[in-house]
Amino acid sequence: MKVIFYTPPKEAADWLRDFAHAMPEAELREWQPGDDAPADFAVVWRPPREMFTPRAGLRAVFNLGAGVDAILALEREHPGTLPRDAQLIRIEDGGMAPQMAEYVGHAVLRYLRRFDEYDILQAERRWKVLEPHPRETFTVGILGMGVLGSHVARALAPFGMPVRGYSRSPRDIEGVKTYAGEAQFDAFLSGVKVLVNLLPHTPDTHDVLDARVFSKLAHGAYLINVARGAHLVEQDLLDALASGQIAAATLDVFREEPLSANHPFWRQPRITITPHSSALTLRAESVAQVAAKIAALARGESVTGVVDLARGY
Ligand code: NDP
Ligand code: OXD
Repeated sequence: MKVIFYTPPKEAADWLRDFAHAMPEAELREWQPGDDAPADFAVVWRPPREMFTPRAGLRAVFNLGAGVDAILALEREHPGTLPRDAQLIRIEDGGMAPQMAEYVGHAVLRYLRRFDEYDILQAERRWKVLEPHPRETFTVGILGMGVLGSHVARALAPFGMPVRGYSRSPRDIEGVKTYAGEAQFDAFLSGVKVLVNLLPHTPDTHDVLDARVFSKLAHGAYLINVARGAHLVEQDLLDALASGQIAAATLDVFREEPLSANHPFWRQPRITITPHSSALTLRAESVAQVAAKIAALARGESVTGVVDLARGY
């Protein structure tokens, strides 16, 4: 079985070593420009378009991350890029769900207990006790109830604040009030105090975090964006912070990464920035997951995590 591999060069050697160990029977090679030789499977992260030249025998492309937006953008910009007969398969959890629960849990509790405001008071050397927000009305609304969103919702439920979840199709999650589809979007947003974004980036969700959405939340709401930068209309967030409609935001993802040094977000004390690090792709878990799925496909079995190209995730 032939497996072709691409990640940005800095990381490639470690991945290749671990895949070779997990799939000793496979003929594994790193893609080099001009390589259009046959392969049964491709394993990629942020591949260049040239990697998808017609390749005989390709059955599946594995994306070494949860979000497939970068690959699907290649197809949108250059129709016909993706091989027609190959499935696109993404990482499901792969150790990212617990990291996402830690990151979002930390940010939600930081705002509930107003540690963000204590940071500012400390910088000013001011000793002042702040009343915590009432837990009963500190409603957390999670956009996206998939692998990551539902794990985050379950992790937050025991803290006692109301937790809501929004998805395309109806979901039933204990301790979480769920909403589905556009018809229920405004009801989901109404009165939410912390909006967490864990949607995939698709044409339907592009720019979803905008002034209209912010206006439906509770006054002085918080935003946590851990999905994709292209979900957020940046100027609308700056305006909502200026008006007080949004009290503070924690952002892990940006339209341009790395965020340029002169971006206004760096100068906004109410925005907390992390460098797309809320949930890292863990090599050991991801290699094990992909190797197991390749083995299953080679045996003629079906696997989960197959991307629906029409839906975009
Ligand atoms: P899933 O595909 O498991 O879940 C996606 C969820 O979003 C589903 O509940 C889906 O609804 C819902 N959804 C999709 N489109 C819409 C829509 N138009 N309206 C309403 N709901 C919608 O994805 P994951 O949970 O694994 O990952 C989510 C995203 O998190 C990734 O796509 C990626 O962008 C981001 N991510 C960020 C990381 C980081 O480090 N910052 C790390 C990993 C992922 P339904 O249930 O009905 O299908
Ligand atoms: C992912 C990511 O989508 O790391 O997996 O952002």
